[in-house]
Amino acid sequence: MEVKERALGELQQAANLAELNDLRVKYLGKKGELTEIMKGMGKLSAEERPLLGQLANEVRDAIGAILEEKKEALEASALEAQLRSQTIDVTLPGRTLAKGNKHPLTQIIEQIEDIFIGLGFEIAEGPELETDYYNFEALNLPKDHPARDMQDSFYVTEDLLMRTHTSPNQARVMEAKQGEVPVKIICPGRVYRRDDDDATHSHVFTQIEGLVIGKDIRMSDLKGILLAFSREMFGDDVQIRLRPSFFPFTEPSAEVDVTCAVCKGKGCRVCKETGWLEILGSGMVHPKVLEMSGYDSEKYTGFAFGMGVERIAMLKYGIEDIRHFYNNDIRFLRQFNRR
Ligand code: 2U9
Repeated sequence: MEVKERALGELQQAANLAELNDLRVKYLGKKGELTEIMKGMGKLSAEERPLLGQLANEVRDAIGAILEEKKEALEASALEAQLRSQTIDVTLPGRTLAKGNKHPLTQIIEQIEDIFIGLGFEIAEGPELETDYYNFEALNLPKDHPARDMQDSFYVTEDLLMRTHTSPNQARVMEAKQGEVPVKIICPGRVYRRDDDDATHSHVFTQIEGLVIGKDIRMSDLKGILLAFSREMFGDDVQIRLRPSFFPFTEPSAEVDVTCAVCKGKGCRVCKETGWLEILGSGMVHPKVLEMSGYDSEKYTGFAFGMGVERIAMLKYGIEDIRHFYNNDIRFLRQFNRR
């Protein structure tokens, strides 16, 4: 049959799946050549019909088989071409993702927390809006104390104010413990004072305060803990010194200096030629404070300390203006991206 030779020849030439499909329609489709031949068989004689029918079926099967074979070959080469065009060069350098960092204050808070956790302390947090009682009364700052002045604190109502230190939270922990020992906590958090902002003052800043209460807790325990803290924070070779001071909630009280990390105590611009940097305040918890929150001051003693986190960060990194912490200038913040 002539149509068979022609169809097979054309099928061999098909360059892609679309051309192949066109040929399928051309020969085997509803109006295809072979279909037309089969349709015309009615006109044939009874002797001719089965002969042609058989022949037409053979041709149809032959074309069908070649179509299938050719289709598989074309699909395989299409896949091959696709894979070849999509090969991945595994030697190309990767795309690095820009990585941010925690705010420097958050980093310092976490570092200080880690040091005290290592020394057996627990972390306690509390409300920023406080009652007059917890913020002042419970800390031996009675009604007529100058620190309670409306000028110095942000009062919200007669009885509520933004806490001026994190100490009220320690009073809350003591009260909740109902005279149980030991107490060994640090309280980090934001505090509020009516101050004019400048290079070293901010009306909102961050404190970390510590409190230890137990049997036979002495000033030497305070000194040991603060020396351990100072060395982890500023370096193994730093020394500390305690200077007498006054706080209403501690007696005796002391301010704590570390040897200047910049000049190692020789005297420089940072330490104003003294060789020492003041890092925190501390003292033995006032008996009145112990009693007020349910601790027998004849049986138990304790020490407390407080530090400004911004100040610690400024001393550690030589930052000269506290406002850098709050301006969110990306050039400042990026310097604390430690990879
Ligand atoms: C309780 C009893 C005592 C916490 C203390 C200081 C000394 C102190 C300042 C450091 C710089 C505040 O951030 S700052 O301005 N703090 O000097 N704080 S003792 O004493 C307490 C706390 C809670 C129940």
